[in-house]
Amino acid sequence: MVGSQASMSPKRSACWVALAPLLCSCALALQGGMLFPRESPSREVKALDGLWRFRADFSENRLQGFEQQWYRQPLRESGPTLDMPVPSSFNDITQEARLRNFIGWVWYEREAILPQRWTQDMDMRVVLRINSAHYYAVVWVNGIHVVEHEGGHLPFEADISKLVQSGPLTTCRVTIAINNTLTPHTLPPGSIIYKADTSMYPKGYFVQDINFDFFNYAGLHRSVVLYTTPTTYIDDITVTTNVEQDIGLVDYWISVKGNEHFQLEVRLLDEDGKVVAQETGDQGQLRVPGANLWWPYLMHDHPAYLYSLEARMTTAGPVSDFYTLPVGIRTVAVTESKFLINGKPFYFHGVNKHEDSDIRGKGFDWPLLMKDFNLLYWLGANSFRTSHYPYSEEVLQLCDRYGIVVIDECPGVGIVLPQSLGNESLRHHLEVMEELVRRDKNHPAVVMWSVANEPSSALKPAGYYFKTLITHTKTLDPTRPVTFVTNTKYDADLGAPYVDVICVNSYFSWYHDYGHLEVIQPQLKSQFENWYKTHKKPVIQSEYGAEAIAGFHEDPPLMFSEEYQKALLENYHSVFDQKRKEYMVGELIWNFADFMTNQTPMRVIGNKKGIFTRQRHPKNVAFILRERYWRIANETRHHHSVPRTQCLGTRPFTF
Ligand code: BDP
Repeated sequence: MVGSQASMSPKRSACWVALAPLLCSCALALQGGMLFPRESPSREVKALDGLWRFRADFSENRLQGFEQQWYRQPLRESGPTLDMPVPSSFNDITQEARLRNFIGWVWYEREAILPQRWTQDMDMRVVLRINSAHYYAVVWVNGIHVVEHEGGHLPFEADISKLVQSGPLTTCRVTIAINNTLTPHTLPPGSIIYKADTSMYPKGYFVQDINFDFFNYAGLHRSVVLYTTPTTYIDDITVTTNVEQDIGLVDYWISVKGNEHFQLEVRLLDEDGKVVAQETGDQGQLRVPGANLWWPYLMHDHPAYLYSLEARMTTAGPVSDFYTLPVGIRTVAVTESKFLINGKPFYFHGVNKHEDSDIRGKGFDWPLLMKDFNLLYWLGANSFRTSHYPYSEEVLQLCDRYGIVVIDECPGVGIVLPQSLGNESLRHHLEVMEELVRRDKNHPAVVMWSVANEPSSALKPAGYYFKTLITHTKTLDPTRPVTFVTNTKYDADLGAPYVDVICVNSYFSWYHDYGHLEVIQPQLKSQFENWYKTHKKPVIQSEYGAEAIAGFHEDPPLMFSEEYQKALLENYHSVFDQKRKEYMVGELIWNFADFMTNQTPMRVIGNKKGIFTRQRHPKNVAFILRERYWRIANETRHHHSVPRTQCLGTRPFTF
């Protein structure tokens, strides 16, 4: 059972000592919590969405912006600017090919008008939060450097109170320089390849090489927000839940910053707003007799039950702070052959996704998000993996609310070069897992962490690398299982001994034995049997699929036709139906929708393995999967079947 691994066995503490120097240096990297900015009686939020001024630094060394200190004055004073929407990737917004494929620093700038009380009330903290800047970001406010951050998918912030409260100004100029260059030690990794042969390439020519299969979109992908808190404030909340008989247990830890003297009152409210438990102090346990558990979509008549944890902090003075956190009470455990949610076997029938769409690239978009959740409900999908990086927090909030179970993956994709398995990479990878766990630890929908996708886990350093990474992740969060997704052979994978669940990707009859659908069943059977025999852990088919260009038809089926995609899936499904009676605990199709990739002769304007097109139109396989997922959902519910009309958004919710 995963839960029981929480306490540190002597064996584990020995390995902990060996890892200590690495882990300590990375624990220092994280300061403070990263609570989602929510409005409350003590907090205001101001999103800086909309048009920003923008310039890509096309200078040969890409450093002109720093040399000329573009942040010191309004960007338009140092040269021409474009209007660039935020949130969005910048790549597909203009008609310029050189901007679409740009590598290096781009500059964003926006002026924000601040309410007068923000700049005059000295009991108020003003925080600038950047939810996602891909990949490396440097931030200035009114020309003063305030923060830097590495990593394109997780939020970071800076307390800018002193800057905005020091003068008569009620505006502030936010400048963000972002570099999308990937190196062997970034996550995801990449390499810059210089093409020195001037008979073939222009002088100074270089390209970005990557080992992952999605376009390296860049820019401010999620909202940039300003928010306030009192100067003594709730900095972080951690909640873990358990169930004893019918009593729901909610353990909480709250950290307060700014003053050591404070009182905390904590109340747990049900969906009708009734207080069901309360406590005082910065840590404690809320006990909820007859608790409504958080169940996945289709596993229960009332899935995704959310309580609200209201924390109220007061000091002797006038200061108080309020924060409300949605809480789902549920347990997760793994046995030798089962994945259990609330003690019941859970079977993942779902998808792998990408944050990807026309024009906005990886930019956050509410209409797209709601469409995707409606499609998941329509499909009867109960889960997805955040392949291959952390998605926006709003996505996870909707998963909590709709009961969609998540395997939360960090951006460890394309770790194939030996130097990407060394200490420098590992140190950063540990930090990224800390940032990810810190951000997502309270989401009931998140049931497992994935530390990587398809790394070279047969290479010698992979054993130490994954042992360290997984041990550390379990220390950060002892309540959830940890995995990484593999495509290495079952007997060569040096990381597999450390995972709780085997997640395996395979593309039989697609990347091997092209066109030979008849090999799928024997190959897939051997795959499952070998993995289980060797590791005795539950197995998820974390990717499988075939490319189909919507509207291409061939019978007998040929590769890239919708018929081939369908036949390939059906062959996989017949083996799944045998193995899910044993130790197979999930199937996640690759991919939910077609998505953009680098240009290669292997891809026809992106990857076409979607069951929906990039515009979310169904291909024929969407209907096959729909039949299948609803059938599986109904098989696992013994009392009665679930009606197919499901409606999103009928229950109350606070963002
Ligand atoms: C898998 C990768 C995924 C790719 C997929 C494919 O995990 O990112 O997009 O193959 O080739 O190996 O379609």
